[in-house]
Amino acid sequence: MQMKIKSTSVAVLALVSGFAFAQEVVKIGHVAPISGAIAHLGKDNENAARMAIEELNAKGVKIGGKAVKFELVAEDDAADPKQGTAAAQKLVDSKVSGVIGHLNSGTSIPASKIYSDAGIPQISPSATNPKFTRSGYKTTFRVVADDVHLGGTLGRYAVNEVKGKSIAVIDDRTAYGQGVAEEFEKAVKAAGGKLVGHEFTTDKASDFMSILTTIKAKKPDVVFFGGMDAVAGPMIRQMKSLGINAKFMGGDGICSSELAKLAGDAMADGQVICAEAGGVEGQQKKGMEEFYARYKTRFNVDVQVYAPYVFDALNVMVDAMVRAKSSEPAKYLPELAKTAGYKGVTGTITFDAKGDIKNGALTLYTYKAGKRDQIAVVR
Ligand code: ABU
Repeated sequence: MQMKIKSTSVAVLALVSGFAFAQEVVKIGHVAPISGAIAHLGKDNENAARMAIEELNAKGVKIGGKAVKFELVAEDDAADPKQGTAAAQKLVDSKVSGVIGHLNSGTSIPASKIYSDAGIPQISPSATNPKFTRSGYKTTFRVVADDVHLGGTLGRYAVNEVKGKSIAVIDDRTAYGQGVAEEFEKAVKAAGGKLVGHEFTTDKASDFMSILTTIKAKKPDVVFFGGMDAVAGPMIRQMKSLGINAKFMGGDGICSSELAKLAGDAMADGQVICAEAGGVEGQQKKGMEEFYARYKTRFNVDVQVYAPYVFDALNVMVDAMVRAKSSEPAKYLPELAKTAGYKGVTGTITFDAKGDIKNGALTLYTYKAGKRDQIAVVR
């Protein structure tokens, strides 16, 4: 039997009851850092994409009346903007129907132009820099709150709830780290808080003694870090060795299961406060808890932070294909943009005109005995 092969899908022969028939294969791209300092976060994301695809294939999905098989095309961008654009071009060339990723704002933003030029929908499960959805590209979406929301909420929390009297800031100069730190500072000032210093590092640094010594002299009671857990962990250790007992705050980039390990025994209970860029309450908690359990059963490791958002992003994309009766990007993109009230494991997903999630939540956490401990879900 011959089947017309569309540009974004291929047909494979499947055998049912002895009869061979052509089954459409829909390729979905995924990009995250699978190498480098935050490979543990990238693997968490890729695992979730794989799990979503396995579950969809096991359930059996029909698009336009035809059974399809989804295939994951996974790329590593090492959290590097240049590798990110190379990975994006590779996915475009391999004719994926859509892309879930990238993990970092610094890779997602430059890659978004490549996907836009190719007309391929991209949903980031974790890039929080506001610029990601502000380029005017119709193909760009995200399922998490942005850094205006994250940094703003954490800044107000530092002043109003933590009662920080002198607040120091460090950022890693990445699109994410710099952006979230700026929003944090704006909110601290607006809430009447006092900023006592702002130091800089990089996403590859491991020695912070010099900047921490400068910060120590200012006697802060809160240190905010704009960056990722791989840098935050050693920073917390070095704060302890210098006798800095301040609260340590950060955004979703530090809010992982791994942070406690990365900080060793230096993290005191309740010392770290961070925010995941999403969250569920009430009845919706069950779906998230079930996801965490299924993930643990499948991969024998705990979710780091973004896995449920990857899972939802991929399912939202497939849901739009089903509604559009097509996996062709040009046909399902308008349906994706119309996504409204989708019930995912991370809550209800509705996109606004920019491709951002409407009414996104945040979950504030601290760590107790090395485990994340939820403080509150806020909007
Ligand atoms: N949102 C924090 C980690 C990813 C990023 O935005 O770079």
